[in-house]
Amino acid sequence: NLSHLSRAHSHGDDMPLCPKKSPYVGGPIHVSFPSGLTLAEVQRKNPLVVRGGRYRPPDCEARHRTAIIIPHRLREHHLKFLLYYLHPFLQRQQLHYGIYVIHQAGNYTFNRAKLMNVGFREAMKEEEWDCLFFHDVDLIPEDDRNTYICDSNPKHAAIAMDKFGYKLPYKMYFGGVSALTPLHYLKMNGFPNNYWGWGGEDDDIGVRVSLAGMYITRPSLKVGRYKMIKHKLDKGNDINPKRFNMLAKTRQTWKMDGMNTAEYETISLQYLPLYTNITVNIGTED
Ligand code: UD2
Ligand code: MN
Repeated sequence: NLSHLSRAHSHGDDMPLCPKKSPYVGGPIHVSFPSGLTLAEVQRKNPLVVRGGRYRPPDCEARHRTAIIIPHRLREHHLKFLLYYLHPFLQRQQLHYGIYVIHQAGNYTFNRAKLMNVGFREAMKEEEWDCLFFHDVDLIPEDDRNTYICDSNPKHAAIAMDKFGYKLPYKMYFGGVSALTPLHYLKMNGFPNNYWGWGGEDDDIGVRVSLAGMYITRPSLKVGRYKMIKHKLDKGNDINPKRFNMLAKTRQTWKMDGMNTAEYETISLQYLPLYTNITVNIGTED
């Protein structure tokens, strides 16, 4: 009888479920950007994070499994600050989580939404995540009560950002940080693949939510607060001039373009100490 062995190997067989409300969650977080911060320092401050940027609460069985998907290219200084804040934040929420950075290879025009499709597929290959947070690299949550778990409908978490005066800019806004279950994601055929460059893709995603028969939920203005690290428009991410024309056609295109047509080539998969890095060739506009 080897049952004692499998017990020893499976995590948390004897552990109680974590409480519904974590005792470690506080309120507002003071966010600043310490100069001289290094990834080694972030690693030292998060000793329970294991290879690939994964974590499980040490003393209870998590109720939720959340993957964070971060689209990325040449923003290492932002990524460092995000990891610095996000790891302890997620641990205070007693989540089982993993952080995935989806790095676009080459210097062709950036494509945020397609990188999210890559992140979804690659993350779901590895673990049965029950919630995915699609997260800009430069947004730092400012309140512990902004729980990184999913709702019964797609959730837009970044309702109040400093750059919009801590108000929602418009009702259908879906940019910055959003949270969907695998079911939500597949129901709306994921995100569009053909928004190259800055803008429009977030609105397309917002429209997909309602075309797929769902609606957007949000935390309160008090809780869904974020600070955006100041930056200019990146090289290789020029404003997409086609965005309005494309947006006008989402109703006709969403079923033909999305998760079901996302093609890419994985160049490398690295389990780094603080995150899983997936470098990917997503091709170019046709
Ligand atoms: C807004 C939205 C964002 C997206 C974008 C339009 C907010 C806070 N966010 O962001 O969700 O809809 O407009 O596309 O309003 N990135 C890189 N490297 C690059 C370019 C982009 O890593 O060279 C990633 C990074 O995660 C970044 C995200 O893409 O946070 C969005 O790009 P942005 O920050 O330049 O655009 P921003 O702030 O106007
Ligand atoms: Mn930004």
